[in-house]
Amino acid sequence: MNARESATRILEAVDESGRHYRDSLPMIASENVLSPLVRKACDSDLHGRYAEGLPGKRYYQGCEDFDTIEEIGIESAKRVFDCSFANIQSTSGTVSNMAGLKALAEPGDTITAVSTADGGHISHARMGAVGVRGLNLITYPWIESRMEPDIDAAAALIRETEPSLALFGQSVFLFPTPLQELADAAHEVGARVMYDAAHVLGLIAGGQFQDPLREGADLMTGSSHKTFPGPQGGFLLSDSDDAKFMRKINSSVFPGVCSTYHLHHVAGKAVALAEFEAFGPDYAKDTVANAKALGAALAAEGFDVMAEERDYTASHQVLTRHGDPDSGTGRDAAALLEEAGIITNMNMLPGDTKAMAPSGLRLGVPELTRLGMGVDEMQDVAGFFASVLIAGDDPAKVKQDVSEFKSGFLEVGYCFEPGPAYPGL
Ligand code: DSN
Repeated sequence: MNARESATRILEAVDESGRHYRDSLPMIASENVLSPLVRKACDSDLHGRYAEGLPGKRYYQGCEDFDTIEEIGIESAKRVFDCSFANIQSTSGTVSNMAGLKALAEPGDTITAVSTADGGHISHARMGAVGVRGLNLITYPWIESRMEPDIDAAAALIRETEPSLALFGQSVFLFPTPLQELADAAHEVGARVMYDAAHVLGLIAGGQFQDPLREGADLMTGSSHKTFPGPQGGFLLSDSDDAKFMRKINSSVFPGVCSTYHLHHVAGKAVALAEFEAFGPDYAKDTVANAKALGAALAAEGFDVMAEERDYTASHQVLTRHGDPDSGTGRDAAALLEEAGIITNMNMLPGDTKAMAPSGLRLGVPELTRLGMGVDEMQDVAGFFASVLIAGDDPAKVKQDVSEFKSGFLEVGYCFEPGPAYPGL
């Protein structure tokens, strides 16, 4: 393939990927689609510009219009997340966490967090940002049936180990963290509290999950593209009134972990924040209702859905187990589902130790909800799962049914100008 052919082939694959998602049920819990106005902001001249610093205090000329964008975005973020401080610059949830760890812990310090085996994010692990910062990691005791930290044992661990930072939040995130009790224990021993809201940020802002900044978190980080449905990027949020603390957070983002911070995405985030003010609470409510409906519908079809004793979920996610721990049955189920036009990810569940051969699936409904599906459609979705994974129907045949079903849900809602979710395809 010569260079021109490479470029052509790449652009063909870009379109093929778009069509693949258009014709499928995208159920990766961390993904979403852009509204037309957010897409417009992202696909702008800003993509090639720099604006190091903060609004009104830049290292480069040419930033006057971007100052307007970032200022409006910051004020909107303060309202949406009900906080006194917002940094909207970071380029991802992990980058937000790196900035938080830079601001709140020093190399060699001890921190506590949820283990990746229990659903903690890789940036909370030695293999990720925690390791990059050179921190000593201690993980919380966990109650599998409740899918949350053991409150008494975790509080005792915090008191005994006296970390500099107690970190909370997960990537596999079914239920709110019992934060208040654990934050009290952390503050008692002088630790700061950071809550990674990457997955559940939109649910929090929409009043449907928990309220970490009122429950003891000194800093909340998050992604701007999961249940908060903007472009890929991150946020750092606090309700502190300590100006020195806020300066430290800002400087941990720039110059700490970002030089350019992807101005087109900041503009997209600012538009998404404005749309969230208008539509976010409804979107968050509908997302959680859909996840609950999907959990119940999958259980009714005969699937082993995690956390039955807690009605399966209180977030945007549902977890299903497909065999014994480490059996690879989650991986096999994900592959078969994709053949049928249902895009999910295999996931380790309690008891699994092999990330590439787990027994579980993590399912998310943020994108389906944004495309207009409601609790009735969750029955249809569960039916497609059962058809492929229980009845053993031909995935190619189910794929045709899925594509036909999906063709009724191709417009992005909960935004100022609803429009095509997969434009130009
Ligand atoms: N990889 C993302 C997730 O799916 O949870 C988070 O970075």
